[in-house]
Formats: sequence, structure tokens, C-alpha cells
Amino acid sequence: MKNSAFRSLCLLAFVALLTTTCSSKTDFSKHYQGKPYQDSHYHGGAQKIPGRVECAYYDLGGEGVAYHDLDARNNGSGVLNPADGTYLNQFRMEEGVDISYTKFNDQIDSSPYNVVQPPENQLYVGWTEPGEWFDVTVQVAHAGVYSATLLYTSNRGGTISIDLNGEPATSSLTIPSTYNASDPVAWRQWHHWNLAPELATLRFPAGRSVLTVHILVGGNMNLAYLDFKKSP
Ligand SMILES: [Ca+2]
Ligand SMILES: [Ca+2]
Repeated sequence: MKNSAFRSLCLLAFVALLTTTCSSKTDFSKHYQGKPYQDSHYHGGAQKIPGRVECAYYDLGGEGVAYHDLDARNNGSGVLNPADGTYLNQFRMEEGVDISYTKFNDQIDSSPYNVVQPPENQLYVGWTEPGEWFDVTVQVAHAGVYSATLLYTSNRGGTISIDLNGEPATSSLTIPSTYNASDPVAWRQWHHWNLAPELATLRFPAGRSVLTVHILVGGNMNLAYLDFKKSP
């Protein structure tokens, strides 16, 4: 290779490296096509931090933009929960992310096997599989470090991770199993609710950011919400 060609190649590689290294919130925001969730019931827009970030209110934008799900069907809304005209049963039923909500009839989600009692009619992202992810646009009041507590169920355990504005913001986070062999009802292993207190700690800039929740290992989880509070 001639010297000049080699120099050009080096310059190109350097520019590529610089571009990757300098990828910032601004760059991510410029290219991100997802939008904060809203519908006829929820007008809140970007979810507020400090506060509760609802997983089921992941961003609008569809497959490959605001989420990736392994199958295009929503296995909860419109399927497990028949399309009967109600808001909860039909919640985002045309999207691939699999969504259901807590039910207290027949002790589905209110059994003695809960470690923590969830709210009734709490929407959650379920049928999670490794490789799936979803984005949530948030509005952060003040820059700083925030801890996140997760309401979840986990049949046999799993791991997730969280990106902030397109960059990894946590290591692999262990979601402890909520399997309980003493529950005689097999399907209810997916409905033993628990809190993972201060599961993750993230440093946010002030203003708008995008969280990406990745399912890494295990799957079989139901993810309801992340409560963010400012670390002292
Ligand atoms: Ca699906
Ligand atoms: Ca899924």
C-alpha cells in the first residue's frame, strides 16, 4: 500500500473512532425516532424522574425503533386478555411487546405467595425473552445520581441491563427468582410479585433522556415499573 493511501486509511479509522467515542446524548437524541407514550387515558408524555417509570408506557415508534420483541403478537392484550373493548384488555394490542395487568380475582396476582403486594390493574411487560428490549423517554428534574427499584415477578430468575441515551448505564442486573415450590398452582409461578430495591444506580443529565431496558438472560419475567429516587 502506498504511503498516501495508508495515511488516508488511518485518517478514516481515526474519524470513525472519534465519531464512536464522542457519541453523546445530543447525537442519540438527533437520531432517535421514538416518542413518549400517550393515549386517551395517559397524557403524561415523557415519564418523570424522580418518580415512577411504567414499563408498559414504553415509547411509541414500533418494532426496531422503540422496542424489539421476538414475536409480532402481543400475547397479553387481545389474547390472554380478550379484546372486549376495555382499556386494560386491549392496551397496545397491535404492538409486539407482550403486556398484561395484575388481577386480584381468583388470587392471580394477590396470592399469599407474593413477597410484595402489587397494585391491582397494574400494567406490566411480560413474556420477556433474552434479546428483547424497550425504550422509555424520561424527563429528569435535576441532574444527578438516581437509584431504581423494580416491581417484578421472575419465574426462575433472570438478568436485565439498562442503557441511557444509547450507552450502557448499568452492568448486568440480577433479577432474583420469585419461584416458590410451595405454590400448588403451576401457572402462578409467573405471578409472585416482589420488589428489587435499588436494583440499579444511574447518573442522569437534567432534561429529556431515553432509557433502554434489555432482557439479557432467563426471560420469564414480568416488569411493572421502576421507581427512581435521587441518591443522597
Ligand atoms: Ca410478542
Ligand atoms: Ca416478548
